[in-house]
Amino acid sequence: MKDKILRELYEKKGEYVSGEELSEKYQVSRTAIWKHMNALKKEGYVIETTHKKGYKLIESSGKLIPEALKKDLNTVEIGNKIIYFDTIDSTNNYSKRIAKDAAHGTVIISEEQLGGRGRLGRNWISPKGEGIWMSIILKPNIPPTEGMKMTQIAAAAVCNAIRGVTGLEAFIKWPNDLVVNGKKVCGILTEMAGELTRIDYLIVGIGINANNEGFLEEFQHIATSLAKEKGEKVDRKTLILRLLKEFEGLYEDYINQGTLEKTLAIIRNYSAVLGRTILVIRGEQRLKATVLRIDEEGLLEVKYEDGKRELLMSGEVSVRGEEGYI
Ligand code: BTX
Repeated sequence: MKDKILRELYEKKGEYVSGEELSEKYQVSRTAIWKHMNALKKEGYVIETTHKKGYKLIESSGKLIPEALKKDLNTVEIGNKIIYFDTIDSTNNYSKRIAKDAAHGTVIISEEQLGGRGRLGRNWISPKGEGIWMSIILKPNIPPTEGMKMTQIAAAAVCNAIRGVTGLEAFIKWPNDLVVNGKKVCGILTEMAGELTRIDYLIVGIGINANNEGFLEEFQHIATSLAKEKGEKVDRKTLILRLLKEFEGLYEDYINQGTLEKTLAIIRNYSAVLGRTILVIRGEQRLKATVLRIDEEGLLEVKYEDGKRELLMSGEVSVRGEEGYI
């Protein structure tokens, strides 16, 4: 309900919306509307209240409201529909719940995730208003074996967006992280549903630590935010708009050409692992290896100390630096 009221206020930004109208439209009491308005004020929205006229949104203090994003969004399909939450369990979980009926390119954004997920059942810390926690629903006509390429496309898009918007030197830690100064600023979680030969939908979840001020002690050595590295706050809206644009360009290129050419150029150029000695982690096993190349499919070719070579698929392994996170 609170989100619906917010949308009403935003659509009429600068004009009054009467409490009576809202209470009739949503079949709730005027006291309930008043309570929701107070809750929104507590979250940082500046709402003017006039006894006879109702409520007017003055300032949304940088919240990622769809109406504000869509006004400046310059894409064809990605982000045509944006669904926004103040709080949610996980934007990937929500995407799964609606994906069957959702249009290709639908974007889900939340100011906060209470159950943000990483790979292999890990958690993703997603504090309110500090980062970009979002998912993109895709319905490409490609075989399921190609699905994980979306992670590579997203990583390349985030890398270009961070570099373009903040000037920070972001690098891609194959397969699904982005690092700045050796620490993680972004994680990507691609999930898929379908049959053996057909994808029903793909969900690309992207978490970017944009303005996080602090991290729990256990993450301090591996995690950072763009604001921390840059020394000033990052405009989340500008970053999202650039990211969606970059993503659409690379995605379309892949769908039309059938190759990852453009994406590969970015992930090779800004790779945090190419040419380095890393640890390949598979369950309990940790093996030292040198990274030889990223192949045409986006797989990582490594050479172990015993001379054996292997092509690693994203999803099956984790990669670490020899000493630290990378
Ligand atoms: P991952 O499994 O590679 O990384 C998860 C690990 O990263 C955690 O175990 C923890 O050590 C560390 N970590 C947790 N939170 C953070 C953080 N905020 N910054 C840096 N490191 C952290 C990476 O998985 C994929 C993450 C995808 C997150 C997006 S957010 C939108 C969407 N919804 C959702 O639930 N997940 C995705």
